[in-house]
Amino acid sequence: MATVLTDDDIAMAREANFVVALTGAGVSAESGIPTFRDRETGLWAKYDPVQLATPEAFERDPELVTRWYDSRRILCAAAKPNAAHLALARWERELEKRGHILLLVTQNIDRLHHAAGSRNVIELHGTLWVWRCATCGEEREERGGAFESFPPRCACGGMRRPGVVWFGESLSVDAIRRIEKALKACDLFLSIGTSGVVYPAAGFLRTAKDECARAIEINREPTPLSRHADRSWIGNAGEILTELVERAFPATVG
Ligand code: BJW
Ligand code: ZN
Repeated sequence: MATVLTDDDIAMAREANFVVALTGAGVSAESGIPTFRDRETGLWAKYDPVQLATPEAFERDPELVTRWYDSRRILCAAAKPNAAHLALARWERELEKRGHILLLVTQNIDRLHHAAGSRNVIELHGTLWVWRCATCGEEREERGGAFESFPPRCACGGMRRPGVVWFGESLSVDAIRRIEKALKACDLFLSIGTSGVVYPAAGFLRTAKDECARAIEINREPTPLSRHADRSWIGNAGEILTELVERAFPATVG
């Protein structure tokens, strides 16, 4: 189905040699994973984020917090990458063939970009697949298997917490350094399926623009970032990205 894209849009994608794509919960929505801030179906329609996504919440009620993350862990374990994940993975491969770069910076903790085949990925807010002991720091892969207790316990007796970044916690210094370098060097920046209200990610589009990159937003609705973007494409990320990548890099037969 044709979307909002013009031939100029396609040329802009085809000619970009260094792309930075920032993704948010909207990119996984088409895989059946709820976003955070949707008024009806969002994860926070029923919960106050401060009660769940802060270190204070974990200290206050570790059982409630780990049960909430565990239910999301089970949901994400069953989810499959959608057209948006697949299109971004294909775009990365097309650029790689030409000696160019696509860096995917995701705020999502579901690893669906990896499942789709993306390799150059920074997980800005961590991952739900690694749980860390709050006492000794030991990390363990936790995919779909059931936990024995809430919170799960480390051999040292400490409580395990999801390896995600909560409000008020620092992001990886290494990741921020890599992203800042990429924002200076990229020629195209995309903000996809994110409400653009959580920092530092919400500042990346303006930084890229200040460094002369073209900035594009893809979202089902306008956000606070829309007025800073060169183009704001309203629609589903899966449809728009599929068309963009298929038209920019048509598959050759034979
Ligand atoms: C579709 C679609 C479809 C749907 N197609 N689109 C500067 C100014 C003000 C405050 C701060 C600041 N710097 C730091 C702060 C404090 C704080 C912050 O940003 N607060 C703001 C809320 C005001 N930031 C932090 O604390 C960060 N830490 C930090 O900066 O450390 C240093 C520091 C500390 C303290 C003070 C100052 C500096 C850490 C932020 C960590 C965020 N963590 C969470 C939880 C992760 C674990 C979990 O998953 O539970 O990350 S919060 C939550 O929001 C989650 C998400 O990754 C993040 C962003 O959400 P996202 O992805 O945008 O989802 P939604 O639901 O909001 O939006 C979905 C969008 O998709 C919508 O727009 C839909 O329309 C769209 N959509 N379907 C296209 N099919
Ligand atoms: Zn431990």
